[in-house]
Formats: sequence, C-alpha cells, structure tokens
Amino acid sequence: MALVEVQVPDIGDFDEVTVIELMVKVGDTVKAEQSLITVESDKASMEIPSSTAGVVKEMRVALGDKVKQGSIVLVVEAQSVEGSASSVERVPPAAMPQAPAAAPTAAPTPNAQLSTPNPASSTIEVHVPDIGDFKDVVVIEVMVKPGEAIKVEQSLITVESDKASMEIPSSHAGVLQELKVKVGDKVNIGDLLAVLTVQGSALSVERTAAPSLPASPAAPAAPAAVALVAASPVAAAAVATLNTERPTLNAPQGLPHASPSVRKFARELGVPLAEVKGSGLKGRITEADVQAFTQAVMSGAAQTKAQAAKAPAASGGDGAALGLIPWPKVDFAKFGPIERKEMGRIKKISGANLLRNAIMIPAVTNHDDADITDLEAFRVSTNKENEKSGVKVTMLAFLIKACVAALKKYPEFNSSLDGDALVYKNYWHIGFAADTPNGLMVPVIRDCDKKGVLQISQEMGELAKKAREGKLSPAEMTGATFTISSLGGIGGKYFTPIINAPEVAILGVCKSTMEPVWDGKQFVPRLMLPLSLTWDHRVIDGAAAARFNAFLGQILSDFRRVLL
Ligand code: CAO
Repeated sequence: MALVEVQVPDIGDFDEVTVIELMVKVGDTVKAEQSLITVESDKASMEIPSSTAGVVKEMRVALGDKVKQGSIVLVVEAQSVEGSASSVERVPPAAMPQAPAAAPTAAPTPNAQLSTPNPASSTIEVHVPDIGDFKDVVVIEVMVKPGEAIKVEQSLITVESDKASMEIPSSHAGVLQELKVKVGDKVNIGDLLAVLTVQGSALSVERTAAPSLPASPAAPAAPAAVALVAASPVAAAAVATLNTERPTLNAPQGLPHASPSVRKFARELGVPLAEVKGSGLKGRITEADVQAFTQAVMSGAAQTKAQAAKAPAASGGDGAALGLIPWPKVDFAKFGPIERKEMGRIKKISGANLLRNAIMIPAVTNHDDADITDLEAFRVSTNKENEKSGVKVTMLAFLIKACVAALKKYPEFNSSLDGDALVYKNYWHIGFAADTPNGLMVPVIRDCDKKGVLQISQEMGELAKKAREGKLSPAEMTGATFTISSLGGIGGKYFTPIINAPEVAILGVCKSTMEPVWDGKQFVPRLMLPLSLTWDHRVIDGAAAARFNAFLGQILSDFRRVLL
C-alpha cells in the first residue's frame, strides 16, 4: 500500500481559489474521481476529484485555505498501487474534466474576421467560448435581458455541470438585442448565446481577449454587420482581477451559495435552494442543509414559499394565490410602541385550518333561541343531588346529547363531502371547542349516542383539563362528526363559528339569559339559550338547517323528547 499525495490539478488560470467545502475526512474510503473538496473563485466553483482510490490518511487543506495547481489536498493510502507504506507519491488527478478551461490571458488580438468598415452600428453574435471539456452544460441562470446595456465582462448567463458552475461574461459592450438561450437549455462550445448591437465597428469595441474559438463566417456587410465573437470564457483569474472589490467567496450573483453537486442534489429533490439556510462557511449551503430542509418540509415543520402561497398560513399568507391584493404591510412602530411575539405552534396550526375552512366552505349561519328553563332547573337539582359524587353535569353535556338526537334525525349534518359523494357516518363522535392557554383545541368525545349525560360530563371535564395542560393525544382530537363551540360560560349573544372540516356543521352556543317570552296570553320569564348553527351550503339547505335548530330547541325545552 502506497501513500499518495493528491494535488490540485491543472485548473487553468484559476489562481488561489478558496476551499469552501471538505467532502471527505480522514478514514473515509474514496473512489477514483470522487469529489474531495470544492473550491470557488468569485465566478466559478468546482469540485476537485481524486485520481486515486484508497483511504484518506491525512487532510492537508482546511476550509478557507487558498489553493492552486499543485497544492496537496490530502494523502490517500492507495488501494491499487504497489509500494511500501512509507513511500509517498505525488499524484495530481490525471485529468480534471470538471475544471473550466484556462482563461485567455493573452493581450486582446482583434479577430481579423471581425473587420468591418466603421459602421454606425453593428451586431455581434456572442457564442459559448472554449469551456474546456464541459459538454452539455445547463444554463441555470440568465442574468441579462433584451434591451439592456451590457458592459465588457458583464456576466450574461451562469452554466453548470454536475461538478462546476460558472458565469459566462461578455467580451463586448453593447445593447443586448436578442438572447438565444434560456434557463434549462444545454449549451456547448460555439453555441450562439446572444446578439449585441454595438455602436461603431465590432473591432472598435473589442477590448478583451477573444478566446480561442472555432473560425466563424465573416459578417454581413454594414450597417448591420454581424461578427462572430465568443463570450470570454469563465476566466476566473482574469475576471477576478477586474472585480477585485468582490469578495472571493461569493456565489454566482443571484444564486444560492452552494456547490454544483449540492445544487444538483437540490434540483433532483425539487428543493428551492434559495430558501435553504446554509450552515457552511460564510453561509454556504451543504448537502446536509438540503436534507434537513427536505425533512422539515416533509414533517410539516416548515413550508416552502410555494406551499405557503398555495395554503396561506394563519397570518393570511400574502393572498397572492387567491388573486387578492397584498396583505397590508404597516410599520406599526411609527404610530406607537410595539412588541412583536411569535405565535405558538397550536395557534399557527389552528389558524391555517380555520383560514382554509373559512375560505373553502360556503358557510351560512342560522341563529335561534332554545328555552332551557326547565332543563337548567333539572341540571341544577341534579348537581345538588350529585354533589358528593364530584361529577358536575354541564349544560354542554345536555347539548351534546340533544345534538346527537338532531344528527340522527338529520343525518346529512353528520356527514362529510368526498368529491361528489356524501359519506354518512353511523357513529356520533362530538368535538367541543376548548379555550386553552396555548390556543383553541377541539377534544372529541366518542360514541356520544351510547353514553349518558353524566358520563359525557365526566369525560368532557377530563378532556378539557388535558387540553389546558397540553396533554391531549392526537387520537383524542380526531374523528369528530360534529362540533359544538360553547361560549356560554363567558358571555355573548350569537356568533358565527367556523366549520371544522371535513365536518359539515358546527353549533355555537352563547350565554343563556332570562327573557320575557309571550306564551299566547302573557309575557313569562324564560331562560333562553342562543344557538348559532353554521352549515356547509354544499351539503345542507337553509330549510334543513332551520329544522335542525327548531328540533334542537324542542329537545332542549323538553328533554324527554331525546327518548323518542
Ligand atoms: N349560559 C349561561 N351560563 C353557562 C352556559 C350557558 N350557555 N354554559 C355554561 N354556563 C355557566 C355554567 O353554569 C357554569 O357556571 P357556574 O360556574 O356558576 O356553575 C360556568 O358557565 C362554567 O360552565 P361549565 O363548567 O359547564 O363549563 P362550560 O361547559 O361552559 O365550558 C369548555 C367548558 C371546555 C367548553 C369551556 O371551558 C371553554 O373552553 N369554552 C370556550 C370555548 C371556545 O373558546 N369557543 C370559541 C371557539 S371559536 O373561537
């Protein structure tokens, strides 16, 4: 087994590029051509592959180091090389097809074929320059648009292979007349990129070196002379000297800061890289960052911007997906002192659900009053009798039983929409809204048709306690067929509750009050309970809703009807 020092190969005119990612560590087994590190200039990034298979024994570079051709990247104990363990060979990767070709460094040499009489204006075709062994590189960004004035060396597009990305700058100044490529196109050396209109002759504007390009046909005659000129190849070193004020670790402008392989990985997963937070050097996005982002989105802990636009969050998103005008952005601090507090998890989740239900369900609310004078008297006396048992019978428990009777009589209220079909449920699980310090929760009491008021009261007390303590299990919050939201203990007259999809109706209950009710002969004091029934108009008609409320009222005024 021989120890082999793997060096940075010929990377053209890239001089002193920065190590921005270490892709292997001591002890790793590497294959030939496996990427070892990523290096980056201000215009290109590329991965340096190993020419030797073996086990990494020593890393000779660290993040942030500057390297150039011949720098030793690491020492590998080669698997297939004979020799003593102490012998050290220096082996640069044989060929580095991933590296961009050398930039032209020669002084500008006017291309004779460009010669034209000095016309008032001429056009220049800008072609893909010699980019070394890169084949079918993908255009991942177009940085200019037609009509734009282009400066010499201004980047026109960014291209990317699976191992390197680079910006292709223009070698000429002029106005971009036409762009011949778009994002996603694959380009090769010599492909036409753009047509520029230049003032004066093409020669008069040519200031940078013309890269070695295939010979091209001569331009048509003036005034619209067409000259075939290549864009300057990536020429990191050359470009860097023109842009010394730019930090060397910048990603290509406008692109997330990530290596080509990470970008490819993100593309394959459909991850919007611009939304991924980089944990690497200077915020660089690593493969682990992309994985973590994917996991967060899959688990529902995070949303992509596209998802957020489709399913606006509790705050309302920006409404763009609904074709609405943008949500008003106000600097509240302008008007007085403010304090910003992030909403809790439960509020965010319930907010998003409520918003969807409010937007998607054509909901109507019917208000009615139920005479609960006798029922309340019965409840109070029952509680007095049961004082010692510790179980308090609540009005809500009676309401649940009354609702089950009404749901049985009007089964569409206990159904759910499934496409064009209605699913009728032959079980009666009732959810009740519980106000908790963390936000609104809806525990579910199962099989209310089989349980008495006492048992329902008891279960409700236990579930409400669990809800307030944040201890409800998912099973205790799912499966409801109908929901009751009672504000009776707090106050109010009527309100319009939002249906808890996929249920099709919800009953809102407010505080009962003594009211004068006309009995046909006189006004008598009766305890009246305000009911607000919200229903899904796709499933239920107004008449059915009125009947449901009326039936509920009859039961509550004479609870013996539950038995009928
Ligand atoms: N009219 C008048 N008084 C009522 C009443 C009504 N409809 N319902 C209950 N009360 C009274 C009770 O008599 C009791 O009074 P006492 O303490 O004097 O006995 C008090 O209010 C508390 O009632 P309760 O113990 O029976 O509790 P509850 O059934 O009213 O409420 C629960 C339980 C979990 C529903 C409640 O704690 C809660 O969280 N309510 C809020 C629900 C909510 O937020 N809904 C809105 C959702 S939409 O945003």
